[in-house]
Amino acid sequence: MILDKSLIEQHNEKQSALHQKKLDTLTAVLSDEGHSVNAILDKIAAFQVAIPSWALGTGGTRFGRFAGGGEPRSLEEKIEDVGLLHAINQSSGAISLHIPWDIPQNAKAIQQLAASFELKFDAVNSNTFQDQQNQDLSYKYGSLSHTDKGVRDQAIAHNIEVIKHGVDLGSKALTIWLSDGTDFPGQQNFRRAFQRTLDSFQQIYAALPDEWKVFVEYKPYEPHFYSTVVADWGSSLLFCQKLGEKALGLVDLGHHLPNTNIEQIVSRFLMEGKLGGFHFNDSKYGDDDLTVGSIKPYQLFLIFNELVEGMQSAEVNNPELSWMIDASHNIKDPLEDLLQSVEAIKMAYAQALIIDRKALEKAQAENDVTQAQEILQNAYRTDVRPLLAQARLQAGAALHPVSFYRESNIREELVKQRGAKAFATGL
Ligand SMILES: [Mn+2]
Repeated sequence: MILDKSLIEQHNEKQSALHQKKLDTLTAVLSDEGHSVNAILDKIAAFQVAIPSWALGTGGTRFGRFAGGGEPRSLEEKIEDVGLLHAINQSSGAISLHIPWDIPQNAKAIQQLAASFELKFDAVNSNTFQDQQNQDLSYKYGSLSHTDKGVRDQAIAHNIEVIKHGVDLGSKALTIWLSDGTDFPGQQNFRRAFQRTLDSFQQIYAALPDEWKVFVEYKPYEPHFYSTVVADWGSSLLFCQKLGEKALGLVDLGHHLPNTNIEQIVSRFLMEGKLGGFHFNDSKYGDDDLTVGSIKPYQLFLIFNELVEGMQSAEVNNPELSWMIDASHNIKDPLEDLLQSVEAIKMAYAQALIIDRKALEKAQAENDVTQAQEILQNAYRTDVRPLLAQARLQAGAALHPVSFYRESNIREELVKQRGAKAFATGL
């Protein structure tokens, strides 16, 4: 579905008087505090979050899936949906593909289609967490860490094939989430499983083109419930340090045990110049894959506080980061959920940009604990939504993405085009 841009203009016109009032008030306050509102707007506008190809349909849980209508039935339709999101918010200018769920049959045509929506290809994702039809050997007991060299070789070859697909599309990174692990004590030797995995990673690393990176994602449990090979940020960092400068850690917000201090992990990765990117989502208990910012928005803000501080600091030398949403939509319209998620991410970013860093450093140096909290929470409790809306307005996007999506009956239109029983492919 191609969006008629005049609909966005009509929507913005209706909202513009109220928007301007809110923006003027906020601009006056921020200017008084010494901020350059234009500089903040530029940063907000430049911040793009990649959409994964698997997030455009309803995900479901192990108990069932309740698909909504009009889901994308092919890679082409997935790209169209991301194009739609990007037209609405001008903040989702990239798509991240999962192989083999989304193997491009004609890479050139797919690249052209994406370019027509002003989309780039973000990191490509490999999959050795499930067996594919006509696959020789099973991943039941692991893939890159498997005790059998034949299985490891098959998993290595798959990752190299994913890199090749990525090269054809203009992608520059491979993300490996390795599900390998054990379910029972004694099942495997931890040290040898690590060493077998390192050997597999080294062979994949050797196949990376120049300019490419590999992101090593970690997760403490699930699908395995006793141990995982890349269980935590320490294991990820260890692999990355042994592999070389192209290997970087990837933080998926849902891949931590409850109450983990994720912002401190971010700071440590940045300190070592080893942070590659993010998978955003939110959770109450585990890897719940809920809408970003729906449960713990303050934690998200504290993470962005570390990211902004790290990216601005002369003491930190970290490569440019890759931002992606990694969520699953069980009861919401996936496109509405993604619009909300992108908004929440950019809100946390904008709030982190208006932290009074000099005052915070002074409070830290003087051990003024109360003042440090005041400074952080002053930024967090500022309603920055008018800034996000203004950045969108200037870029030709909608002032209120979710309202616009609903007013324009986009889902109804997609159902009409694709059918009420259209299921997203892949998941
Ligand atoms: Mn992830």
